[in-house]
Amino acid sequence: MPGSTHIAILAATFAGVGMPVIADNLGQPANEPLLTVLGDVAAAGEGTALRFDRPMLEALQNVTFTTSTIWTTGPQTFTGVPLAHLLEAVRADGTRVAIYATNDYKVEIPIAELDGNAPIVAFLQNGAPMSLRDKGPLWIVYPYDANPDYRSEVSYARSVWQVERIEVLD
Ligand SMILES: Nc1nc2c(c(=O)[nH]1)N[C@H]1C(S)=C(S)[C@@H](COP(=O)(O)O)O[C@H]1N2
Ligand SMILES: [Mo]
Repeated sequence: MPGSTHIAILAATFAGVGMPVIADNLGQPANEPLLTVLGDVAAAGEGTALRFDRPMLEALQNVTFTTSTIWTTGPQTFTGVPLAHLLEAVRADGTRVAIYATNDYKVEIPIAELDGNAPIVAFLQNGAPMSLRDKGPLWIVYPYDANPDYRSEVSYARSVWQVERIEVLD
């Protein structure tokens, strides 16, 4: 059954990290988790992971913007949680985040380089969930059209798609 396979993979990936502990204010995943946040996060005990399903992400501060991207054709509307806000919500206590995609792509972003509303951890594109094939379910996106700084190789490299895990580092 695909569901149990997925759970087995998750368990294998996070074996040794400890059971997920969910802080009261963030809620608890009732559906398939889309995102794991771990590392230096005060909302979880040390060595534990926070998991977010779609409703939990929707319950955080959400931002919507429309922009073109170098990977798509025509204006795209994205909705998601500003990464800076997500880090506040989990009470991140570090200076960098490592963002991991399903394909083992990983990038580190200094937290000081996050703007209030950019990038976002997008969970909707043009009002619809993104499939894994379409760079989903989570994609780090910037409002590229709004600021030339976002149209840079650095920001493109930080535009991780198929995000599954964010680790807060010292
Ligand atoms: N999941 C995932 N996201 C990723 C990458 C990747 O390999 N996997 N490459 C990054 C880098 S280094 C850049 S410059 C752009 C590359 O986009 P392109 O492959 O369309 O040129 O996506 C970024 N996001
Ligand atoms: Mo890149």
